[in-house]
Amino acid sequence: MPTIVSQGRSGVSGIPLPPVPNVLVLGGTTEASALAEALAARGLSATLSYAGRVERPRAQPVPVRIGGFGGVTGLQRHLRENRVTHLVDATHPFAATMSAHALAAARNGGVPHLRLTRPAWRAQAGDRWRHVADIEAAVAALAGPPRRVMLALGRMHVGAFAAQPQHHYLLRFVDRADLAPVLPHHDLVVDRGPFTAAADLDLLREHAIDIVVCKNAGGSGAQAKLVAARELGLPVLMIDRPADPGGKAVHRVDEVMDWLDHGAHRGV
Ligand code: 3Y8
Ligand code: NAP
Repeated sequence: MPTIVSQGRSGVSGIPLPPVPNVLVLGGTTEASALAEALAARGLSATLSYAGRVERPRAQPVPVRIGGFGGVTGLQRHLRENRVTHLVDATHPFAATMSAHALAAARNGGVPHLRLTRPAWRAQAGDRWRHVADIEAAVAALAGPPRRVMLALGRMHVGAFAAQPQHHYLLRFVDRADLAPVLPHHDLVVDRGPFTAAADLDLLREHAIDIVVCKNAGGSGAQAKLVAARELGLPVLMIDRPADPGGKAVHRVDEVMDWLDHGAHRGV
């Protein structure tokens, strides 16, 4: 009976087995939460990461960490010190800095990286979209006589619209604002998505909105206002996404699970 001298992680053939997954998910989206559910259901070791932008981020079925990593080097250190085997960037398409850092840190640290993102929304029959490149272009596009504008951009970019103070703005924040927004005429709704078309239809009607401004977030969680705008025949200022951050990307949770099972360590 041969004496077993090593219990290393290798198969009978001596080819090293892939490490037991320990997944870091960069979250903050509906898709990230769905992935967390799938990872928990599979019993895989995983952590979901939030930046700490809101007071009470959604509870998750896996351990959560909150706060920045400290740039690319900070994330690289986190990957190493926590023995992360797979990095899944499931952040919002406008979280461009986080996505760039994730790709760089994964490549520098030799950690398999995958983006879980949603396809951009595309205008359908009945949509009255005007595409603008960024927040600044959306502000410029609002030049003109007073209107009733739904600014469905959250809290971080409201200040830019002070350049167009003539409008009445409907704002929607996740948390109550600690300071009154800088816009002289506004209503503030505190609500977190995912939103429904029926509720957003009521909201647009109740506030007599005549134009909607939003980011091309994609996905289902923020789409309700577009369905409502289409039904009411309202124009939409659609802010296009930042440049694609690169790296392999998929659109579905089952593609991520397949990558974890088969693809990650073949460099695919
Ligand atoms: C902290 C974590 C889940 C994820 C839910 C999705 C859907 C609902 C729709 C509108 C648009 C907006 C905003 C929005 C949506 C989902 C998703 C999504 C848009 C939470 C969350 C965090 C954030 C951060 C927050 C931003 C803000 C943006 C509101 C959790 C609820 C406008 C984006 O107050 C602030 O500083 C808020 C900041 C970044 C953009 C901004 O500029 O203000 N999201 N949103 C994440 C972190 O700390 O890492 O609590 O669940 C997540 C969600 N928000 O699991 O169910 O998948 O996109 N989020 C946009 O699309 O334009 C609202 O009102 O119609
Ligand atoms: P960002 O501008 O791309 O990132 C700025 C910095 O925030 C990053 O460099 C990182 O700090 C930290 N950060 C961002 N996402 C993080 C995460 N998931 N975990 C840990 N740190 C994170 O990001 P953002 O646009 O502000 O988005 C922040 C969060 O809100 C993300 O979770 C995103 O998915 C979510 N979100 C954003 C939007 C949006 O419209 N931007 C919409 C919905 C949800 P360090 O450099 O210190 O590591």
